[in-house]
Amino acid sequence: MKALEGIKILDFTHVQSGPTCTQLLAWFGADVIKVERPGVGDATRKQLVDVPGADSLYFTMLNHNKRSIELNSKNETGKEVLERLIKTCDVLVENFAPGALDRMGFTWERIQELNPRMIMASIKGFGPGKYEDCKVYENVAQCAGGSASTTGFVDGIPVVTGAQIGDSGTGLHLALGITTALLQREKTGRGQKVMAAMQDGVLNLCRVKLRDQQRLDAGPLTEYSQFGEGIPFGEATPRAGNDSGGGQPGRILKCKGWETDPNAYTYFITQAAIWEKICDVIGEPDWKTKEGYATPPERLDKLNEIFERVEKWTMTKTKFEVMDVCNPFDIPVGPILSMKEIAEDQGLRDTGTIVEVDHPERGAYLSVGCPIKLSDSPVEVVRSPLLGEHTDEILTSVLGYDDSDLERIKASGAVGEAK
Ligand code: CAO
Repeated sequence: MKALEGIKILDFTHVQSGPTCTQLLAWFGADVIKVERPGVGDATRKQLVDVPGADSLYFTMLNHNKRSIELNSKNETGKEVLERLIKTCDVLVENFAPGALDRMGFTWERIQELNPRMIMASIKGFGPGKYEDCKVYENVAQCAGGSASTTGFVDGIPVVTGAQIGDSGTGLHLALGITTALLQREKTGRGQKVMAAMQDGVLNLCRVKLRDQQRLDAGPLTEYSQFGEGIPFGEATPRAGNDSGGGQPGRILKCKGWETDPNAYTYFITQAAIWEKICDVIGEPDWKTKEGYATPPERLDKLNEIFERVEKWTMTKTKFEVMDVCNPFDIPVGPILSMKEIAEDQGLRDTGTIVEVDHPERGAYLSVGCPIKLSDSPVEVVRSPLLGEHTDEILTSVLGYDDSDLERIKASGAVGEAK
């Protein structure tokens, strides 16, 4: 028994943000029915193709544990099938451009008419207001949500991050909204609209930067490296390089092998509570009591000197040796792991966070498994569906159409070619 067993999801999502949400729901046991345009499908199937003729990794890694039905939602018979899907499912998830669902004839009012228990969950780039009609992609959301203006170095341009906080981040937010709405429906019997805007999702993840924006009114942000370096603050939260967001000085430092390995680095935090242990480890025991070094405020204008000294020590060790030495003293350090190292990490494979999946068109590939572990609802990662792989099965066993209906639906061009 899985946590969301019995819940049917009409998955009208595409690209990345929506599919990450419905993939999570599928991993928790929901029956996710992905509706795709006949012969075309989710655009990511054919984006960044590495194996000619096969679904791309972009698609396969975002659409595990789902079933696929090819259905033209603009065709009259296709609309009839979609109506039956709406009546049958518990949740409709979509991340079309604003207005697309309305243009198909499926307004929120119409959906409620068809199924008052339906939860309709949407991702859009922006919430209601000036930009509500914009089409939005990952980096647009990172820029509009405050991430880019606060990422990078103080003397450089804004930088976007490799973590897909706009797409996958908003997908996570939406999944939480959907499960919450399902819980509320238990009590009210009613569905509701759930909306997660990508700008809002990114901003939620940049919460500490809005904290700092307001702290600026009270004076310079003393934990930012630029304070110790005497660089004046402007009107807005600045880019903080690799400073740590929690107020404890932190930097990325070179480790043994950095000359040839672009990831031979460690994160190192000179946390106040374990300052004395740090002094011992790096071979500067005098700094424990020395004037100008003993307390955090005294150290603020010496952070460059202190981190240069720590780096002299980290450069004598690999990033993993730094971890081994520092962990027993509770000194917070983190090796900069490359994707190659992560892909090969046995520990991540043992927990199911990295999984190897077999695929009929492309063979075995690696994916990120479910990052949330429920002790009573284990996850088995199943390969993504081929385009329209389950069309007949969904029309008959989920929607109850008989053979003559199938013939009529197929003749109308509402669904793809038989597989
Ligand atoms: N049958 C028939 N038509 C279908 C269909 C189906 N099964 N599925 C989709 N369509 C149609 C839509 O109805 C729409 O038609 P109209 O433009 O005539 O209304 C059309 O396909 C294209 O949909 P779209 O506008 O959503 O797609 P796009 O590629 O132009 O835009 C995106 C993509 C992502 C920018 C846009 O969907 C968007 O802004 N989504 C919300 C924000 C979001 O999720 N962004 C993250 C994307 S991941 O980086």
